[in-house]
Amino acid sequence: MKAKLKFVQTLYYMSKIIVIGSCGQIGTELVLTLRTIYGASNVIAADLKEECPPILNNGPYIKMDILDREAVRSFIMEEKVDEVYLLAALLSATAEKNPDFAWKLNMEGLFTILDLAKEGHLKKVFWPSSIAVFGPTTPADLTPQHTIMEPSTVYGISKQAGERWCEYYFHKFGVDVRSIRYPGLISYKSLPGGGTTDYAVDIFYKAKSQGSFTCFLKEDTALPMMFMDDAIRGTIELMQAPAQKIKIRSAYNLAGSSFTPAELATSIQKYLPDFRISYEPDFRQAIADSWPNSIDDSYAQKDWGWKAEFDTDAMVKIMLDNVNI
Ligand code: NAD
Ligand code: AKB
Repeated sequence: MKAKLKFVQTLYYMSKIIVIGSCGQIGTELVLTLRTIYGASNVIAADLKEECPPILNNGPYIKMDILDREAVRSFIMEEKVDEVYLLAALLSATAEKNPDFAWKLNMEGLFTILDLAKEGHLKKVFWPSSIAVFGPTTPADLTPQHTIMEPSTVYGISKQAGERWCEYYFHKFGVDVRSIRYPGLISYKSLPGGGTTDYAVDIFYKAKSQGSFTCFLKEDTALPMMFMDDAIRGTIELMQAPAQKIKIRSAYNLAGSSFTPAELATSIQKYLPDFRISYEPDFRQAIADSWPNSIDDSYAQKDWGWKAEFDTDAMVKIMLDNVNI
């Protein structure tokens, strides 16, 4: 990834990092990028999966269940880990099918890590939030950083509660926890894992393999999205920023580009003119309808210099060039 050249190389001290939930859509790319910065042996990939996926074979891997609090605590303390990126969670669509377990997984893992940091065993924590913290009563266009937040999904409720706890641990115990409200993420190195925005990845595989795609959202459903390279760069820039610049300890709004399924299809047709899209909305339509159309990320820009680099057309070209069918 070209952007790695911009990251700060900490020459005097290499942090020891663990990414929990490393085999998922974000974790895979995050581990690969962190290893180029901090050295492969300093970035431990951890996931529920028995086997390390081949793509992460260039560094350490451990099978870890974030819900096994004592095992996680022992490992992090014995290995003298400094930083945790906690990615293990159920996403919006999967969470609606199993709300009790979603709440358990999304909250208990966070407390295990925040408590380790509170006790002084960790220097820094990254925990991702989501645009799912917003709800039907939130202003939908250019949704502000601070606004009405009444999420209507179990996933959104867990992310909003998580944000409040992160901020609480920062103020009460001085925990250096940082977070981003990711939009829907679009990537070709790893597949998405059960979200409402997943259509915006699947569409590229179907466009190339079948020339057509049936979308589970309506054609005019605008959602905030972001290319994975921007998300990974934003995450690492946030984590490398001096602590005094991080004024928001709940989670930062971050914007990439917003589009509807119809607009995405039009952009794909610039490269594949015969591509066709049809629409069969399912239960995920209600989730998407409760989320913003677009995001105002001016606080992230002002506080730590965030700026997205990929617009929709640039992302579409890279996806069509790189998805393997
Ligand atoms: P994903 O579903 O692709 O990956 C999650 C990973 O966590 C999987 O590899 C899974 O095996 C692992 N996992 C599940 N249960 C575990 C457990 N008990 N212990 C250890 N590992 C476990 O998810 P993702 O898209 O990579 O998302 C990562 C984080 O980012 C989540 O918190 C998600 O809510 C958040 N997020 C993602 C997006 C997105 O578009 N991908 C957007 C907003 C927020
Ligand atoms: C999902 O659709 O659940 C995720 C998200 C926006 O949090 N991609």
